[in-house]
Amino acid sequence: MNSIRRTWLPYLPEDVPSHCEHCADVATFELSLGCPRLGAAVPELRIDPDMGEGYRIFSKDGKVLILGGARGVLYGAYALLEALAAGDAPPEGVQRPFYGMRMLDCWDNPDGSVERGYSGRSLWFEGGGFRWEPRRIRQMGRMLASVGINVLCVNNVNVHPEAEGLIEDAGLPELARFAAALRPFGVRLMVAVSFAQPMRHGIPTADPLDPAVEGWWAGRADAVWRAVPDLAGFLVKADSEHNPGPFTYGRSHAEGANMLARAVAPHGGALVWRAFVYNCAQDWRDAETDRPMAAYQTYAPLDGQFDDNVILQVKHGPFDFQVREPVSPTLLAMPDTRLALELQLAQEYTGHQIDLYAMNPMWRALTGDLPPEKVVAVAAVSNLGRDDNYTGHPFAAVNLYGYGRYAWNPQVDPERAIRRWARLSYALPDGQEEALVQALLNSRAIYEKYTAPLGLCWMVKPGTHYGPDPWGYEFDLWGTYNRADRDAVGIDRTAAGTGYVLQYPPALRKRYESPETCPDALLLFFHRLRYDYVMRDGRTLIQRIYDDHFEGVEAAEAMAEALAGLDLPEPDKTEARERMALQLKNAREWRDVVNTFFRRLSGADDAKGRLIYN
Ligand code: GCV
Repeated sequence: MNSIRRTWLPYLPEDVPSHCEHCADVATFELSLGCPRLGAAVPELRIDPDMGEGYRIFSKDGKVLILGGARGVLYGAYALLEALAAGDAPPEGVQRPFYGMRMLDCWDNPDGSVERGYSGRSLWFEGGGFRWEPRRIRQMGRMLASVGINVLCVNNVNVHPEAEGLIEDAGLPELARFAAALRPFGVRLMVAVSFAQPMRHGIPTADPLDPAVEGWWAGRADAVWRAVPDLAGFLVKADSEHNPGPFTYGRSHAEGANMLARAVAPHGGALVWRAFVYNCAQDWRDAETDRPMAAYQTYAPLDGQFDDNVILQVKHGPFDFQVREPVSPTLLAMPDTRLALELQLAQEYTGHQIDLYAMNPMWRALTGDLPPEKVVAVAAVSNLGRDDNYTGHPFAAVNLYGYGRYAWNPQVDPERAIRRWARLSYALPDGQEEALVQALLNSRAIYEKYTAPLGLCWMVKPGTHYGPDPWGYEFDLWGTYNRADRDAVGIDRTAAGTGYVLQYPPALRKRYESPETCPDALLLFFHRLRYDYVMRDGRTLIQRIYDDHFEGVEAAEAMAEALAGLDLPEPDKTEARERMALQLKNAREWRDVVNTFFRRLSGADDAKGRLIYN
């Protein structure tokens, strides 16, 4: 049997045996083998159910103890092992997660494909249903538990017909088996459901106010929770990108969500409702409609109308996981609604797990504008797949690790998470570890520079979302335009423009309203500016666009050189080198396409005389 990769847990044994049926079993097993390997005595576990997911590690009479709730002792065990492996002191005091629900949303389909997946096929689906290798799923469970992720949504929010079977009678035994495999790791399952599913069962409508529809869902929820009593809930993408929803029946999203919420409530289930609603059939000629405004327009008026077990899951920015977006105003406008912040680990717009892109610095910057107490849960679109190393690029695992750390504590220092991951994953000499850490820390800024700096979104190739195509979306549906012409680029989203900026509370509105106070990184998100606009640092806008693209490629080249010198174990060394070569190719393509695009439009030469193709 092949050995399995252990990502940032190489100091643990190959596999958690299947006889570990509870979190405390897993904790005992991991500690009993992990501690001696790391030269430490095995601590004693004490369960205090009142501590829930919290834990405390302390010494008494010369012995180390881990005190915690059922899941807490597992998290405490991993925290202790991690500290030992990193050569640090274990965390002090009682540790508790900030967000109660720390979800991983998997866009896996029963046919084994993964929407926007860049790490191979699904780890648990193939051929129309569940098919999985227990050792790999246990290893995944261990990875998730080691960073405190406690919910996994098994299927794509675009619910394929086969996936509707997951909650039907024939599908429930398999769902239950998979839930049992992850339960010892404190991970509960969630299922994405289609709003129109009753229509598969002879009900002529999916109108949420129709008693037959409500009755069908209530009965289904009873059956589902009988099979999987600790299911975390249902996740719904409604009225979004051709998925069915309440709008068809003239009902609001509160009416739609609450009907489902009532079905799952008796079982303690959550109803997670995505706020990714916009007009995906927008005509590009329509300059009145501004896509980033859509979620707020739909949901802010519904604040206070959702049932207590509804969680409205909002993407972190108003568009769709672009390299740079302001915080979504919807997250700031709904004080009486339980919200989840949605992030994306899968690098859909950020390099497909080919280009290096460590996300912790981005999330931390986001938290600055987002009072985290308004949000009760956090979700991230998974970057996991069946590739040996789980994440395609061996370094992309930093994002799963970092996400767990962020979900546990959104104030976590991004640098600390990145350093920890590098230290745990590779035993590199000091200078080399530092080179890896610096590459990861700078990776987002580098990617942003050679792709779409200054808040200039959607310059990617339509469909795949990898590589440059500045006008790829320009004369299309989807509501994603840069409106570049010979004089200017960007969309005026100020009060005098589309009015998007008015969706923000006063302080942010003030910051974004004027190009003088708007951060450079978001300048073209909020403003339409002439190419000769003079920026704070004295450069013209067009010169800044050229400079960023040239500098981004130079920085990527320097990063590739630094990383080439690392004594990484195989196959990581080869995999990282191959991806870096692809990244450089991509970076040069972006530089040349974007610079030529703007030069052709503006006629402006590069002040430094560098090569821009005609
Ligand atoms: C799951 C974007 C992606 C889609 C994704 C969608 C969503 O549009 O390109 O693949 O669908 O977001 O988040 O629902």
